[in-house]
Amino acid sequence: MRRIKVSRRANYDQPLSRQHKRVLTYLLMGAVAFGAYYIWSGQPVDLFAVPFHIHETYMNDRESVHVAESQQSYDWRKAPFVNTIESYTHLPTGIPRSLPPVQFEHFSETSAQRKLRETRRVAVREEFKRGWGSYRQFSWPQDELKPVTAEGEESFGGWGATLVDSLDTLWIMGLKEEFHEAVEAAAAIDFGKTNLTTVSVFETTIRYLGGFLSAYDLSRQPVLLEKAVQLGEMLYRAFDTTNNTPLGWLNVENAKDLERPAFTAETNICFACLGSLTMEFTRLAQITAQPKYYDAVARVSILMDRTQDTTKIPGLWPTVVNAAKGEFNQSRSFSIGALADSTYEYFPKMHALLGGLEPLYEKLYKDSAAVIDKHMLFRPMVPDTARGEDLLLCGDVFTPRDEEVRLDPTMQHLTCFIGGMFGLAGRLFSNPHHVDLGAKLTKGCIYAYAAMPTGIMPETFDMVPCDSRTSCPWNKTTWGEEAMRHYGGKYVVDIDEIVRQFHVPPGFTNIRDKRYLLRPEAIESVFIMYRITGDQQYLDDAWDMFTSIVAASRTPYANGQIIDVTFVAPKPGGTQRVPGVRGGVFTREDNIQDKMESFWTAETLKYFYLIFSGPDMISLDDWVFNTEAHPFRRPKTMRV
Ligand SMILES: *[C@@H]1O[C@H](CO)[C@@H](O)[C@H](O)[C@H]1NC(C)=O
Ligand SMILES: *[C@@H]1O[C@H](CO)[C@@H](O)[C@H](O)[C@H]1NC(C)=O
Ligand SMILES: CC(=O)N[C@H]1CO[C@H](CO)[C@@H](O)[C@@H]1O
Repeated sequence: MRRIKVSRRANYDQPLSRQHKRVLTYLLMGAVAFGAYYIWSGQPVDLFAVPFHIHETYMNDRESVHVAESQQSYDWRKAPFVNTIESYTHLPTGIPRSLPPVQFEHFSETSAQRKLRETRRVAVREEFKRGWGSYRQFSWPQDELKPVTAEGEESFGGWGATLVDSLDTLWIMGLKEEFHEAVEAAAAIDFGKTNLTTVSVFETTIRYLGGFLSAYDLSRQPVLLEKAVQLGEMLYRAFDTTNNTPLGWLNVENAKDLERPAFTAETNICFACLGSLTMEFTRLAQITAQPKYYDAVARVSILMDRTQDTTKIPGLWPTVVNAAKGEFNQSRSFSIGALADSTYEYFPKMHALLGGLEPLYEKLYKDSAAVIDKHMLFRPMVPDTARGEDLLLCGDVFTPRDEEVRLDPTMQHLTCFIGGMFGLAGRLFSNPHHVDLGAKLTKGCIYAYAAMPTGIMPETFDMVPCDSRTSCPWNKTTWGEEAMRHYGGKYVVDIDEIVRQFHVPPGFTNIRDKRYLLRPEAIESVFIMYRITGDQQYLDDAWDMFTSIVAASRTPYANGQIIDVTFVAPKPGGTQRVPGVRGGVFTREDNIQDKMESFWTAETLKYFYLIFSGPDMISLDDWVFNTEAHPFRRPKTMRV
């Protein structure tokens, strides 16, 4: 039984209501008269410039609905915690510091700009609604919808990953009826059971726990907090190890066993799995006032602090570390992409979430960011030298022997978050150089999108790194030589042949992984840099990215992962024959996989929606996003 009262506040489906249009017409007539005067008087005044208004009112609309009781077959609070902790590290106390503003302070737009932005916002919302409708119809409430065959799939524990991950998107997009229906379904999720033997602690934390906390922060529905606590209690058992460092994988049934010993900490754990549980457990501690959740992650942060200068590249931590020994000095491979990413991302974000009251995170950020800047960021060589000046990418590094650092000029889509990280941190720590790096890294990703035949950046690619960030003339020979190292062969003898056969754009030397998995990191950085700078160009860039992604990924039901972003559709009746492919011709449909991870509706579409919303919609001065695009409320500061 649904007992949901829905009051319509505004028509969110229409860019501009008829009434608005009438008002606009009058305004226009008046403005033309004034405009004539100003043109005549030679004053460059934009009469249509209007300040942004406080956006939609959903933020304050906390009507409580009666939802089914939270259901559970097992109470995780009763699960054993063997290696008990004697004294907890407490959340820092005191009045939150007034941190520097993150967002640009003088947003304004002409009515034409507003109209365009609104049209785009509605288009993103429609794309979300289509996919959500199919998810409801065909796979409710399973983990994922398969977007080609319209079947459900359990891939993240069978707890409704897409459902929980998208709760806050529903709220933010003002899809209230759908939100309340989803909350009711979420109340029925049983964390006492799972489809899997072991669950990824990291993924379960960022998607599910982050999803509940954010939806609770926005809506204050008590059942969402209840679910967060149930799940938080399960995940807390991952810290029940011999040295209280968290496990990467938790065996759910073992964790309940009252006779079990403490778990053995892992000797090979991905750095992100260890280090990026901080925001979710901190927010849980803040909301519940339970110090143990904060204590669990604060220990890991203290360990990171202790080891930061002991690794093979001091300042950074390798992608795989030994949690059992608490020594991070073995591996020689370092990346800001897969396996490491969000740990770095969370340093400035923890600073914001704790109201600047814990100095540790600023230190962890500053000491790592300096090394990233020095060794990992590179300017790619591109044909348009002037454009190239504005671009940066972030590669991987390794140390063949101590003191020697080698750059691998490869960029992952996952690494595209780094523009937003530098931008946000640059604002929070008043460092304009880092804001500048953030803009250039974001433009590097925008460039990689636009360069591809589909307009979408691949999962992983290489470019030629310039020796200098200030001067980098285009040299086709150098590009050709580099590309030949990867593509050269019996029938591929020069760069022109590589371009013909593999559709490799100028400057790109190796497209290691041609897929696009519907990932959010590029639009995430574009969104953050837009909110920081107010630069309208980012809106057009975002729209190009959105339309390209939709054009390539849309299925009759939703959106699917793309197999090859260098794909060029054959002309009608064309002869691009591929053995083993239906009809012998590889088509747009063959280029889409039957897979849509929950981050498409949780993150990618949310960031696209937010960039086309007014800047007060989830302001970065009031909210801080976890790595799954779940906004957490920042502590209120006394602003003077
Ligand atoms: C790592 O550090 C520990 C403690 O300082 C030391 O005993 C060990 O030899 C180091 N290992 C390597 C591979 O450098
Ligand atoms: C371009 O690079 C090649 C080698 O990669 C070098 O021999 C040549 O001198 C370069 N051309 C210019 C104009 O710098
Ligand atoms: C493969 C598998 O075990 N699927 C099960 C996952 O869990 C749901 C409900 O929790 C079952 O209906 C599936 O059969």
